[in-house]
Amino acid sequence: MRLVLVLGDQLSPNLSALRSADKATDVIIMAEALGEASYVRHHPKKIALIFAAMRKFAAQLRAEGWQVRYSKLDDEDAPQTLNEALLQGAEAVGATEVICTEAGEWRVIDALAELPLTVTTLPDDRFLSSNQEFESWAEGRKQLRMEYFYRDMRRKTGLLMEGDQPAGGQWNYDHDNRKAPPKSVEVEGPLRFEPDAVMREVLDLVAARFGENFGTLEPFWFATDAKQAQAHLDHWIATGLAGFGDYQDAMLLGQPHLYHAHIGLYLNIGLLDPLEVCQAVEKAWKEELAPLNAVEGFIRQVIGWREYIRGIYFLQGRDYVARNDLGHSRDLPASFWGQKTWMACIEAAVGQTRDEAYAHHIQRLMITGNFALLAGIDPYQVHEWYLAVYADAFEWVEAPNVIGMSQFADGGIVASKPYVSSGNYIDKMSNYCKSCSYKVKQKTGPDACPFNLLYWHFLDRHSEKFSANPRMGNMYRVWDRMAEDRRAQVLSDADNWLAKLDAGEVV
Ligand code: DLZ
Ligand code: SF4
Repeated sequence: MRLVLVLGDQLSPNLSALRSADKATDVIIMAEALGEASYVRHHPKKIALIFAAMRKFAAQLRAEGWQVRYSKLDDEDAPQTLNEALLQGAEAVGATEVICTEAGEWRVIDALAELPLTVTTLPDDRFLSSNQEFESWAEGRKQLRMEYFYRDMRRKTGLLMEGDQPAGGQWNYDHDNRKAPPKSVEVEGPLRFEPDAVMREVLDLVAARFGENFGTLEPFWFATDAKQAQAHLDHWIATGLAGFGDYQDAMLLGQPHLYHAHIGLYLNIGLLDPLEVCQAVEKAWKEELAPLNAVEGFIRQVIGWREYIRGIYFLQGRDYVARNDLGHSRDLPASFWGQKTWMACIEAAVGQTRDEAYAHHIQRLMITGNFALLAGIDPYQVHEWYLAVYADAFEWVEAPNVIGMSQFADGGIVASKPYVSSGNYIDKMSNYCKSCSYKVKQKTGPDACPFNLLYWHFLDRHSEKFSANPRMGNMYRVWDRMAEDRRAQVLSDADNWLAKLDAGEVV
């Protein structure tokens, strides 16, 4: 008899640990553990999603004939950690062996290694590329660019391939995917699910235990089992996919969802399978329900970016999350926790995050991420914020996106240049600036958009690092050509603004 550990983000019937276990003799361990629910102050919607999906998955396993020891957070004697759950289980059933599928976080991997039990860890083959495959791909390469990895994944899966050539003749249609937002958008948005009895119980528990965490718990509308997640996917393919490409980077006040798929929510806890999702999306293209730029853009995110990011996390090892290549040390501002700010874009992105535990990639990268990088916020604090507030955030996916892609704290492993912009880009891609107290066209003075001030401040303070980067040369030339007194004005306005931020003033 062995124990089979199933984690809160491993809710897949085809999980390697389940495949190698024996229904007749082995016992599944699943635990709502306070340690997991509190290693960062997760958004209440994230905890509710995971607990509800865990409870439903456990019921499904029992119905299929598995023996499951499931502990609810508020059970008497509930184990506080995953290890405690396993030790309690081992004692109760007289087991000394544990089978598990590799966890998506070094912290959990290391904790399980401490157990005085024999632990067999199997690869997480819900991903298309194994850690070994990624390592061999990375070996000997000077730069780990996602684009080349992605092409290999296309060849490997056969998705959007015509023989050995990419469908339509190009691998990547991103240049078609950066349209400014339309005046009005007609899209239904994600399918919403009414909380059922399981969900109701979980919502009450989460409200009682985690109600103080940043984030609004209700209305709660996420899918919490595989059937609902599939219905969500089908609905998005029918209503959102066709417009997904064009307006991928657009941001509109009051329109948090636009054409986005919200698929990370369900992929990352195992309710949907990445290959099946991509095959369904490819089918929609073959049936001429969606254009190639939308379908390719989506598939690239799933088999390219998502797999690449996971490869980076495991390749880079435990110290990756602590990287701080630019030496940034400012504290995360209170506006990230919902304190009033005059910056309409930050208010929109943070407000939506509070309400939905969701923001789309450009809001994460070019509003909150861009701001944190320009303002020189400690990347570890930024990392913990993203890990806590987004329902789809697990360290393997969040850390390389934040530490690497967004904050350039890994010194350029993931990104070839820092993702920074002035207010102009935000104005082009959103309607936020129209209702902002700051003036996006203003470059200096008290009304100047802080992104405008901080952009030059960032380039100036890191000029040693970036002025020779060929992709940033143009911007440094603009800065160098600016009149000396104007440059001094920009820098001193930026310093004053940052001093107010540090003093906790509403800025
Ligand atoms: C994120 C999370 C939360 C909030 N709660 C639990 C839990 O109670 N029990 C559990 O097994 N897993 C939970 N998780 C997911 C784990 O933290 C996750 O498996 C690791 O972060 C590795 O990706
Ligand atoms: Fe954001 Fe600047 Fe636009 Fe205001 S003016 S919404 S701060 S980009």
